[in-house]
Amino acid sequence: MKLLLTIVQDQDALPLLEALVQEDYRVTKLASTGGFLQAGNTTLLVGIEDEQVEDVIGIIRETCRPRGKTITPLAPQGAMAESYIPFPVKVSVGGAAVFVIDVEQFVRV
Ligand code: 2BA
Repeated sequence: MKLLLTIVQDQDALPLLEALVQEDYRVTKLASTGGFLQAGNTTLLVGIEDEQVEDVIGIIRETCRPRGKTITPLAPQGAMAESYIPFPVKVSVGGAAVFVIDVEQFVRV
């Protein structure tokens, strides 16, 4: 058994959740925050059999798309602060970051 720990943009979370539930997958949705942008994103936990991994990754691929985000890095502290000129930087976020984790045991009680 595998656990797909899947980090997606908030805009993609609901369509992905619905697509997975539609296909009878069980999903848990968690609110999360990306360390780099410090913006909200969504983490989905999907527990599946080994042979379902490719199908679920296919659904994630179809549902989640990359988007450009523009950020302005924070001003440095100390000596460099006065010469700091805010300069927006564009990064591409998503479609999804997926960790495929081996599950030793799954028990529902
Ligand atoms: P964030 O950490 O907020 O990162 C958002 C986007 O910023 C990343 O998109 C990437 O394009 C860029 N980025 C992140 N760290 C960077 C760095 N050190 N230098 C330059 N650019 C950087 P994605 O790669 O699509 O990641 C989207 C979100 O997925 C991340 O949000 C984070 O919450 C999660 N994530 C991605 N890779 C991860 C990993 N190896 N471990 C844990 N979480 C991860």
